[in-house]
Amino acid sequence: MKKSILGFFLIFSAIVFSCQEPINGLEEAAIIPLPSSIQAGSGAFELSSSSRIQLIGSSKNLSDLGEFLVSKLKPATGYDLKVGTEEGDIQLVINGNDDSETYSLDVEKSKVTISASSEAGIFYGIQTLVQILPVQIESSTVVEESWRIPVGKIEDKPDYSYRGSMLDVARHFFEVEDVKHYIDQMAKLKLNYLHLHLTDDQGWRIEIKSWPNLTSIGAKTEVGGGEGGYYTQDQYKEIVDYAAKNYITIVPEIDMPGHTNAALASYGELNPGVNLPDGDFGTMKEGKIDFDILDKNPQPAELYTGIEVGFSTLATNKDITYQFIEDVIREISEITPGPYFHIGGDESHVTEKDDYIYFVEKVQEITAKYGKISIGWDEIATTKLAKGNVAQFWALEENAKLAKDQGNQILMSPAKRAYLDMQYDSTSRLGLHWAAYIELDSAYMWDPATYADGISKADILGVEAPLWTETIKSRADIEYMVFPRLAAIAEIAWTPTPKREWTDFQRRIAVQGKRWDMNGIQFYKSPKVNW
Ligand code: TNX
Repeated sequence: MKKSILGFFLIFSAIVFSCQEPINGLEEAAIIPLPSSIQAGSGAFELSSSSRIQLIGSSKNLSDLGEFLVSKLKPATGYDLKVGTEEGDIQLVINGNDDSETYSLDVEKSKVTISASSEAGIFYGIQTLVQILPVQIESSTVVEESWRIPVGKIEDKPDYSYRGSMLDVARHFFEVEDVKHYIDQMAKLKLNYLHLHLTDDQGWRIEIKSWPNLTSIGAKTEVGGGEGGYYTQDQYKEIVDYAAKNYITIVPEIDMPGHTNAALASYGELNPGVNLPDGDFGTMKEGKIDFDILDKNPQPAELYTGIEVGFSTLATNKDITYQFIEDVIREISEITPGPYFHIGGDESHVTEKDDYIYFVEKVQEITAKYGKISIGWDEIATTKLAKGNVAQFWALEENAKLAKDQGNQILMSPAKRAYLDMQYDSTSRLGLHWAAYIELDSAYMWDPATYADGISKADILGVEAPLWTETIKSRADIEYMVFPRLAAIAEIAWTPTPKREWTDFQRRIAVQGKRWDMNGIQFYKSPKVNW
């Protein structure tokens, strides 16, 4: 009985899999993001158990890249391909030594060649190669299939150098394994920056050795009152290293001076002094209000598990605040190899304007002291931005304009298009909708270079899609909100706008959906696509 059920399933899955026709020519390949140029030839290369991966040129991690390709091909094909410098029919060629992300992928009947002048380029070439194999290549068990790759040539490079996503691990905490899984999915879309929103009112999620209460108190809860959590510095390093192996750079964010209730609950001294109601003169000393006493000993705030924003602020006028910030920035910078440190700066509604300006300018000096470029939400453009620092546009075009007028670049994350926490429509089971409902077509059909008045391509560092997690609690919730929209944003960041077409994207994303299905990714089956 058991055997016949197994037999039925084997036959059933063979039928299901065989329904997926292999593509005929390279022009039919469903590559996301779409490459700059695809020239189709005729015929195909056939991957076999005797294929070999040949490494050409020298670069520290070239053999790891070869092994990475093996690991992508092995589960579905069962082939344990050899990697080395001996002659092979799959060639990985490093032909330079720079940080260009350009690659070319040349498929002939007898061999496949990926060449690039950087390891990142080779990595992207490998991602493309996997996407032009039949979708069954995503299977985690061996599938009988002819592993044909249509002949032709792809030449490819990204339109923007910063292609990112943000994960809010503060509103709800996500384990290291969930972050790694997110990184895996980002890498397939050739995204190269993961911004971690590590602190907010509801939780502080990164160990700071010199300020231990941040985690012993500040990490204890999350939205809704769950148990929260945090990354030890070792775990953070593990994420940084894992990301680096996927050619992704981590951008840590410590949001300040607002969105700081978790820090304010951990250390009373970071809170502003008590605001006395009118007519209450508080503690008097020699006939004057004793501001020293009021300022030095405020009580710690209560932990917060709601989803309001804009009610908290660090004291901006105390030395202890800047000592705290310097310790935090130093400890995190030491374990962050990437160039950026995100200083937040959004929605500081209870910080006086002058105090906000003083604060943000001072914090930029501290990040610079530790060798980092500051990124901040667009409000930071109301202060004097240091040269090279970046404003992340999310809400106010006039702030983006202020950044540009100061000669600073802008990272594009318009909430109405790029926010992955926005509901798809009014029936979405998760998400918010204060900015917009964002269906897949709306996430896809915009151009960063024309979106905001007065901001053009040269002013833009890149594009980032943030996932805020007030309503997102699990990996399945993440997947539902992020996919397919992250693929749309990845294509906006990679593929020049004139080459992008919604109808062609609809065709390609349907194939990508089959791959996600095989990977067990529980994506949103948008009605805009014939899945
Ligand atoms: C606004 S976007 C915020 C976040 C919220 C988000 C929810 C930004 C810089 N601030 O604190 O999580 O809206 O969509």
